[in-house]
Amino acid sequence: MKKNLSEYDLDKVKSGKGLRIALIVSEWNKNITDRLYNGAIKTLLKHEVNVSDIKKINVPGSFELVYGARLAQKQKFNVIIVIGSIIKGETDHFDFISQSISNSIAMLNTNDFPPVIFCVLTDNNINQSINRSGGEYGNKGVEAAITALRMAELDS
Ligand code: DLZ
Repeated sequence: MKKNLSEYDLDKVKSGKGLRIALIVSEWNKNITDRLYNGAIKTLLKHEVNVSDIKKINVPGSFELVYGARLAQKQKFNVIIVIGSIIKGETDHFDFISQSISNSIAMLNTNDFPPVIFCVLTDNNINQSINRSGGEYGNKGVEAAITALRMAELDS
């Protein structure tokens, strides 16, 4: 049986009222990143984050998420979510981009504030991406939003 990884205990997540959150969203594979973004936004609003406290910053591809997150770290946000979708092609590009982004985002979390939450799908094919962005395996955008709320709570 396929497990929906986005199920969580509503009562255990505190209100996000007053939190300022940036979402950096890659336009590459936009059909997938839109689904992730929508999952994240719905979850943040459900947990009382004010719509005026949420900022969306678009970047061309997942590789540019790192720079977008770095810029957002210099502004007044409590937490940042990066959203991307990398789908394996026939070249090594997939591995270079995926590795480089995850390492760089880890560095941003090591070296600076606020926390950057990683919502980048790395899939073998489009079906996997659909299943993880509101399909059979849930929506990674929802998980990222919950993680963001929990990480912001650590700092309060
Ligand atoms: C070039 C490229 C390729 C081949 N595949 C993807 C992908 O699957 N997902 C993604 O987010 N971006 C891809 N890109 C674009 C790079 O992330 C980046 O935008 C360009 O290399 C320019 O720096």
